[in-house]
Amino acid sequence: MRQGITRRNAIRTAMGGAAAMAVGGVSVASAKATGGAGSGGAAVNAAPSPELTLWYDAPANEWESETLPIGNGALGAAIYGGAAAERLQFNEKTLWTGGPGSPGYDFGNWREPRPGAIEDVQRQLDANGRATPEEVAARLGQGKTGFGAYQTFGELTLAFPDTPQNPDGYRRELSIAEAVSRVGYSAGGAQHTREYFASYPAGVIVGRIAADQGGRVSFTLSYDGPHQGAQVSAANGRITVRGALQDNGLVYEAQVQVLTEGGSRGEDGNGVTVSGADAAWFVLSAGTDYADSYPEYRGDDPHDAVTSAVDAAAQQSYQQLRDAHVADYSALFDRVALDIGQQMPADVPTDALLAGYGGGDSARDKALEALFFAYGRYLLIASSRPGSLPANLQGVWNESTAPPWSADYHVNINLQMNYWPAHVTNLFETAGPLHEFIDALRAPGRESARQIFESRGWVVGNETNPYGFTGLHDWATSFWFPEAGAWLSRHLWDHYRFTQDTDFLAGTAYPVLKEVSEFWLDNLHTDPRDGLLVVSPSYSPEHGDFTAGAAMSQQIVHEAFTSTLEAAEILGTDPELRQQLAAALDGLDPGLRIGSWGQLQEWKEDLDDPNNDHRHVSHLYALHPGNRITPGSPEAAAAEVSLNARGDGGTGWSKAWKINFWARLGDGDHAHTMLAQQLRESTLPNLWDTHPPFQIDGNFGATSGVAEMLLQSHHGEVELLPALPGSWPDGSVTGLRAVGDVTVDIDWADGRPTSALLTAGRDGVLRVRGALVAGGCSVTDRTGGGVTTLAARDGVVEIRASAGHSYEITAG
Ligand code: FUC
Repeated sequence: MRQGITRRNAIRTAMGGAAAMAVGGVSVASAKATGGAGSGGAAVNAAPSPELTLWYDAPANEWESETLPIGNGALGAAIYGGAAAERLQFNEKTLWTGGPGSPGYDFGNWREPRPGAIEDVQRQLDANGRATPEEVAARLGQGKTGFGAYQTFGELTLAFPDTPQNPDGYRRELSIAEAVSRVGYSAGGAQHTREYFASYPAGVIVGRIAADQGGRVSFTLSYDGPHQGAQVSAANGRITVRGALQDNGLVYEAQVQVLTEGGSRGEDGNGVTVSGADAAWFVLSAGTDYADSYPEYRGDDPHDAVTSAVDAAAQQSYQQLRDAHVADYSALFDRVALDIGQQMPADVPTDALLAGYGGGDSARDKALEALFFAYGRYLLIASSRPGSLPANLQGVWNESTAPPWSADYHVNINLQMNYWPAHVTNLFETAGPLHEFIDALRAPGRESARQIFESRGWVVGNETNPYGFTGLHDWATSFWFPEAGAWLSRHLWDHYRFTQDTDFLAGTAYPVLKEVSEFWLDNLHTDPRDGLLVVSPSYSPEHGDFTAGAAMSQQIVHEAFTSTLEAAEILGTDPELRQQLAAALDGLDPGLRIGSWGQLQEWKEDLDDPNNDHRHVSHLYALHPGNRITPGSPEAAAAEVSLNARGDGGTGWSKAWKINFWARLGDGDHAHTMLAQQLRESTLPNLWDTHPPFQIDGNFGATSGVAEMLLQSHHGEVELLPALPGSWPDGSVTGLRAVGDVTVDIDWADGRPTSALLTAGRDGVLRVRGALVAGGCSVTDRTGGGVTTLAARDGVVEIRASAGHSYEITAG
């Protein structure tokens, strides 16, 4: 069952410059290098797997494409790794301008009432069939005010005296097996090592600077930031940064405490200087007085929380902090392991690995593919942990005060894509911040629904911020997307489907779904063309004209009604609403039309241009992330025609979506082609996805896409290897998750599954599909006890599963 694990876990030295120090040194030698043990106390840290390591032989010159990210959800840092001059650009996820306190902030609600405005547009669409985005934006939109932008917090800089800029044996790396970044080099006859990580349990970013000879650690640590009026001071080895954003008065504070082993420590202006130490380390925490509560969005002053996080971390030893961090991270990351036959070359840095991708060395290409898959999981853990906001367009990393698209929450694909890997790759805890964010949108969203749409329920437009911007702006091709609330609600429903947690369904998911459905019950329009219920005005992101009943609008509303209905049935609640939903579903335009050239229509009229290669492929929503289009159906065939016409190009996230689409169509080779396209054209040397510019959704979408190639369960069955590409003939995956609270391991050889292990989280019937079961199979309860196989037909085997039991399926 575990053929891949041995190869994956082959441990080699972690530091390669270091290779000089510890070539082949499995534990002690490399541990010494990574721990940087000085005479002031050894830190013996295990060497990570090279297959799960990004590494480079020069410092980062540029933030976007070269720095290495660490994060604990709320805090993030991008590390340059300069030998003489180190920089850690850092972020705290709530540091946002805009919102209450920012001049003119209106939540996107209309500043003046516009009675009948939406009905006017509906009448125009009824009469003419179309309206240009500019016309509709002029009627319904309004300029954005006070939306704000995600802000960099600033940088920690470390100046190392007497250190050459280009020392010998330089290497910097990010081990995603441990979530620890390192810098190593030799200078002045000593081996110098730095380690950085962001601890979720301790709520701090930690850095340690060490050398393999006593007394060789000297540096000055300072803060540098762009925020006017920030007060910076240093005392007792602690730098404090405090201020209020000029735009909205948001109070922020950061503290960094420097600790030493040997040597001396003092203040140098607003910086902290360490001289002649054996080793030194620092802990950094930061916060703001943001709270996710409408309408003020303010909570406690951050001073106490930041002080106590730094004080508590400073009480622990470096090794204690590190051990707790690695244990916390590994508990999530280690749940999944993928072997596709990858072989990481020992001497090829990650930027060269990327540049050489597709050069004919298949095992090496697979090393990049497997690393890229794992990196998406790393980035999700690093940018989305309970207690802070969800991952934004850049996760938690942003170096600017005016980032692209404000590094906000676009909800016509981007925020949703961030969370596609959360369940299937067994990281369901990372979805917590998204669930809380959706919940917090309801209060402002109700006001927008009432004020703009004169309806019940809640709504959010095309993009939002942490301050409840649930209304409209006036960028013609992206200001209108009221379906976003329903699409977001799908994530709550999916959380229930994967976990089967009925408390979550009753307490969190259903109230949100119910209000979304109420919104759409109030807002559907009867189409004079055929009497069906349609969304009007409707706009398929982010191109074409406004029409009534575009495919994506109809598919999303259909899904919201269906899941609300099913949830209400499971919970045995709201019989009247259930009747209304059933009636509305009967009358709803299905949004699944096949057009003149065999395509799935993007609009209700057959307007599709076969030469249109727009990045959004919204009309295939029902194929992915939706689950209404099933393999083998006429709609699936039409979706394939549409997808072929759109082509294999697109921005980073668009390519990532296409991996998922092709996987859902069962075409593993085409899914792999899209993965290869993304790696070739839309991936930066630090393996961040680029739209361009850097946009993290593509990382997450690609990770989800790889998982979809290996396992699908959206259609009520556990389908093994639904889209295995020819280039991955042998391999294994462990720890993926399927709908119904099931954990799945699969082994395959020669392109066919050889065995699978399904572990049931609860009692129930497992339906398993795939080549493994199609020609007959045997099922063994590995936990002990007999197995009841209910049926084995039509390529499906049904197993009556007991909670906690693991069922091994083998062919024959
Ligand atoms: C959507 C996309 C753009 C970009 C932006 C952040 O509007 O259409 O390509 O990804 O979000």
